[in-house]
Amino acid sequence: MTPESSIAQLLDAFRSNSRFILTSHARPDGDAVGSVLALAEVLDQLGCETDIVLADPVPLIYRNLPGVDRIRIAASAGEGDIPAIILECDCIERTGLKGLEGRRLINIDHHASGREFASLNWIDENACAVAEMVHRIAVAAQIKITPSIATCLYTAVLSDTGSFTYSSTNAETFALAHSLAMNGASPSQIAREVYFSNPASKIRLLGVALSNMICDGPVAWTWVTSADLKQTGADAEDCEGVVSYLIGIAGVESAVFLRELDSTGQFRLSIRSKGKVDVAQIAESFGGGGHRSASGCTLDGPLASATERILSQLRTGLC
Ligand SMILES: [Mn+2]
Repeated sequence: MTPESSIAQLLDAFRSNSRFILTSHARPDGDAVGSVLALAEVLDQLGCETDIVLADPVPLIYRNLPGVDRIRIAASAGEGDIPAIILECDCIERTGLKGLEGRRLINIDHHASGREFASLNWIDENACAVAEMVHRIAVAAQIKITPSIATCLYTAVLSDTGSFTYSSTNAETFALAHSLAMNGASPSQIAREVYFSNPASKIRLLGVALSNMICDGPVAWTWVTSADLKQTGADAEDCEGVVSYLIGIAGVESAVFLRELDSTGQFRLSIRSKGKVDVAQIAESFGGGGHRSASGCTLDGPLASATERILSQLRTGLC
């Protein structure tokens, strides 16, 4: 299906329903939060009532986004059969929400691991962020791109492209950024919120992670334990971005950060690649997902065996 016909089908659905549940993945990132907020405002303008539900809280750095108070944090989408729009997920389980089964589902995603699990699916692997797809919907619907929509979408694009550095960044990304800035997104203000508003606990945790780091030829890895988190006063959210420092090392082709999950004995992995290794495929083989150059999955402990399993995959990928 062409993007144009996908968008036309989406707009049909938006115009023929007056209420929607809108959600994205558990542990939401900038694209998840920015895109749900922007799409909710698009739906407002189309005359729809939208209930935004996320399974996990909005990270601190996105808490000043316009409209953020509309987001309800809940374990369930609730009762009833209102259709649900799911952003950035390859299956309904990824939302972390109960109560989505049996509803009419609309799936908008840009992951390599994207799957057509809904009755209406638009998956565009070439989009730099789901925010780019939301923008295309807004333009096609001829709605007004308000400063708040522009701010949410710009934040999503900025974070999902790694500050305009990932391979998904191209001329269209900058055309989009230009258009959003023209419509009221402030690049400096958004950068201040996203990059210069970290809690001290995050930087302390980063110190621990960097001192644990092992760099062996083209592969770098590090970890933090639950005890490290406790000691630094950090939480799961503070672990975001640690892996970027590892993939930032010259000569490193792939990197992984392992975070011990409380009580389960499992580890959450963030995996990055400069392009030679397809880390989406590796994450998928472990039940996770993501993009060719940025992905994640969960592995059973102990640490030594989780590390061995992921490293052997990364090394095989480099052969
Ligand atoms: Mn995304």
